[in-house]
Amino acid sequence: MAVFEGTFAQTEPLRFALVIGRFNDLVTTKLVEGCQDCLNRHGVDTNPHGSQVDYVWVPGSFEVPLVARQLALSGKYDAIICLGAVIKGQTPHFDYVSAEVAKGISAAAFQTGVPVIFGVLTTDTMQQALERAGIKSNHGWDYAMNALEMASLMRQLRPNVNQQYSPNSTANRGSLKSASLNNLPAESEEKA
Ligand code: INI
Repeated sequence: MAVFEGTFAQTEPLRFALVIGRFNDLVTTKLVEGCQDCLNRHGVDTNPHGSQVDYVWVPGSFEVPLVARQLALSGKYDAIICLGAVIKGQTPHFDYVSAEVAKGISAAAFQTGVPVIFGVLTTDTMQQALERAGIKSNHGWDYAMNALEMASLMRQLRPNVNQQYSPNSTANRGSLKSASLNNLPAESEEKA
């Protein structure tokens, strides 16, 4: 038998996408910076023109899960990091928006088999959100750590999937056209 756990080394082959809500971008841009700081210090090239991290901006947190799922289906990424800020004081829809985003992000991961990190702050006030996005600590750093760990762990658990999806392959890069649930390998294929 064996013990499996993600590591934070050997990050060169890993590919990530950040999906970021523009709503409350005072907060979400800080979360992006926290993510970049963490990824950089673990050897990941976070340059948007580089080969390891893509950035996708959406109007608000509600749109994040749909795009995260689409990116996960592309097979290009080892993990998707979802960033947003839903602030209670700003909307009577707080409960609906935050619940749907949480459910959607979870579904995106389950449906695709790709780690999709829940990095959406849900707070009562803007002050609380800012405190979690750099004033006291930056949760963007934590979300990136979760992504690194899960990306590494999933590569260990399902090496054949990564070979089939070829996130490193130039054939897949720059194209989402193969995105379809039908392209997901069957369980039996994964183990073959
Ligand atoms: N989107 C957020 O990311 N945070 C919020 O606090 C928020 N508020 O307050 O309404 C918000 N609304 C926009 C929503 O995410 C969608 O973009 C919009 O409803 C269009 O679908």
